[in-house]
Amino acid sequence: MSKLSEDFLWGGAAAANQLEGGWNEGGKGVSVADVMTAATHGLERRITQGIEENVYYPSHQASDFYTRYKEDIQLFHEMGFKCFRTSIAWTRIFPNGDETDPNEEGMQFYDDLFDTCLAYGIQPVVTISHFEMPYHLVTEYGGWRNRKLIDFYLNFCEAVYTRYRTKVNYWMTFNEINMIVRKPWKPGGIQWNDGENKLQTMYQAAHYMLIASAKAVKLGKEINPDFMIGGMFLHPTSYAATCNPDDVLAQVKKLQQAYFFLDVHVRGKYPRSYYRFLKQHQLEIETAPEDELILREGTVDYIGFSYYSSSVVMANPTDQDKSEGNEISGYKNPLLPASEWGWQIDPVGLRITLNWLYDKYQIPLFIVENGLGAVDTLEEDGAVHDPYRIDYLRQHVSEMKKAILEDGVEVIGYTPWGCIDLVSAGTGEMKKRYGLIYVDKDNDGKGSLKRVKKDSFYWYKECIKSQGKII
Ligand code: BGP
Repeated sequence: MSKLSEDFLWGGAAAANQLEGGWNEGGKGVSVADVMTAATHGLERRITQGIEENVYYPSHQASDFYTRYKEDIQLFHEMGFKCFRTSIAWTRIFPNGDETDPNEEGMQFYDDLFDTCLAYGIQPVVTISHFEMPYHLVTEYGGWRNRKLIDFYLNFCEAVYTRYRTKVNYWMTFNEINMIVRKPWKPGGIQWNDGENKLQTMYQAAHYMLIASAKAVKLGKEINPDFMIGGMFLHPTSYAATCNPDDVLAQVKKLQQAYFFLDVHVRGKYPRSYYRFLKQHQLEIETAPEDELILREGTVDYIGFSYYSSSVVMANPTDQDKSEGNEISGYKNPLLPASEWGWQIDPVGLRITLNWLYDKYQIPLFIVENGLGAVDTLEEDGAVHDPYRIDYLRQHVSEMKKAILEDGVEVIGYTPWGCIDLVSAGTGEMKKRYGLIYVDKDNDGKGSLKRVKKDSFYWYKECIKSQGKII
């Protein structure tokens, strides 16, 4: 093959809680994302006691996609998008999460949104749960530390699969499921109790989410056998710091520690390294007798993954080796530049990642997040010049193409993250932007919300038009 196939899914990605706003409109319930602090003054974001607490909630209005989605989708169309990845806010469908009947107004919103996409020939790609859940499920049940969440989640899946059966083909069960063992407040709605064994809670929640994901795959196939249902994984690309075998071994262990999520998703069972890890850390995971079968029967059709950066692993690091910004943890790579947030920029790492994943799992891959978070400036003349983002995307698209065309990796599509500016998941702020479309809103919530095409908008448009030839 000398060029990308015509059905390659070029597009962009976002998530309901970071883009929509309209946090209490249309019968929507309070989501965990609505009661989170921003990471101001270097503090990690946290789930607060509720909306009465006097903190900053940028996600309440976000980019106001809730009312402006038609205008935004028209802009996606102008760029040539073939698909748009977004998520369904759980609280628009089940405001508290434990009801039996869905909220019709929320259902209708996504009907309209998907219809608008389809009218422009843009295929919706849907993440069922992207870093949010009804706040009620956190206060009443403790989030994903509780097995009861599985049934609530499946209820949600059943409602959306059934309703959007003919409108959505590509689904993903959870965004970055492996974040549950790193930052469990993000996908799991987990806040710590005093004296809690954190590792135990995180691995228990991971098991419940994997069971929920497997059941969701099976359920989806029953509702529509043509559905393509994937997992979504943050790929922790990392390298051994030196060729010292101890460093190499540390890197292998690091990958093993994350890959058990994909082993379960793709092969339907935990690998031996997972059980060793549990033993080594004296973790006792509660399981039900039917769990093994559930996992076996709910394997995914493809792997969706996010890739932003890479890091370095060493057997015996010192404090100086520490890297401040890398989301996936690890140490600085002296050979790579980094974003303003310290995420190291490594386009070749994307090609390496595609090869690793495809060699290991041999099912189609979907790059559902990639991009550069930066501070953009709206110039006097109304333009936004972001050559740094164009450089980043150009280099990553180029490496992706090599992986597909030279290495033979099967890739379904490419959806850069935050194709329109939205609230950052890590910081809870607007300042860290990824968009090809600028949204006039600042960290204090000021701004007209006007949309401005950045220079990268025009670049991406040409990139799609030429099937990635202009790079
Ligand atoms: C991923 C999440 C997204 C997104 C992105 C960028 O981890 O799936 O929701 O936000 O990272 O991260 P951030 O917003 O922290 O820059």
